[in-house]
Amino acid sequence: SARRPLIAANWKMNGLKADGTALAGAVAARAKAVGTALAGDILICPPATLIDAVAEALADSPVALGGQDCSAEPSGAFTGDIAAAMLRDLGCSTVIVGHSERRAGHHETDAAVRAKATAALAEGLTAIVCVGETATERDEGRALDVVGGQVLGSVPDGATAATLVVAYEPVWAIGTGRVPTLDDIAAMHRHIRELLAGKVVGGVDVRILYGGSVKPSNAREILALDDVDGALVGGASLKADEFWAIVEAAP
Ligand code: G2H
Repeated sequence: SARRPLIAANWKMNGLKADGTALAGAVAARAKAVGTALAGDILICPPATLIDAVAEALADSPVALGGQDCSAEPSGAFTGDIAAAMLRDLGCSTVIVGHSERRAGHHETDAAVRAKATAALAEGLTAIVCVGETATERDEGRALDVVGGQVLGSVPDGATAATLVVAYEPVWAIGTGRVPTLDDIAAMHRHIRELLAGKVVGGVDVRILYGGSVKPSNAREILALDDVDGALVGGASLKADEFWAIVEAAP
């Protein structure tokens, strides 16, 4: 397919200025050394406090910059929130929305996630919309239905293959070292692709990332699956060597 792999780092709430710039600088240096021979796109999503410093560390490198969340509102009295335009202003091309840690910890519903993704698209940002089932939902045999519902509820109607990425992250696999079987990942990604094909212009070309305990040791087999177009990497993105090994595992 025409889908170019995307390896995205989600640093979550980790890093002060010195660590963040060093880590971003190390990734940028490796990416620059490989240059146009890179097999895919690379993205770093630092905490909001580090976006400006990381932008500087990534300057003149092919590594893109993203936020971890944005407001659905364009501006105004929303203390602590960050507008999509503010991310854009700092050089972000992309923003993650609806990560399970925000769905669970900040009570974000599908409608709220869709509103954030819509705001991101309106500012010209690419939205990485996250979906994923809990352990209970999988045990009850409802994983495909739950995730399908999240996709249909969270993806804005106006999204296209150029402006949307979907990340499948089973909640029980996040930061736990547990990952689904390759068959289960393949089946879920196929299901998501079928739904996107019916919902979004160019939907079959939307990149679908896998996330949840991706490491150098499991990245190659996961990234080799047909409908897996990249990875959203948390813990293993905090070490330049591990993150780079995952970048190199992309087909
Ligand atoms: C899933 C992932 C990155 P980790 O949340 O979004 O984190 O790789 O630590 O499981």
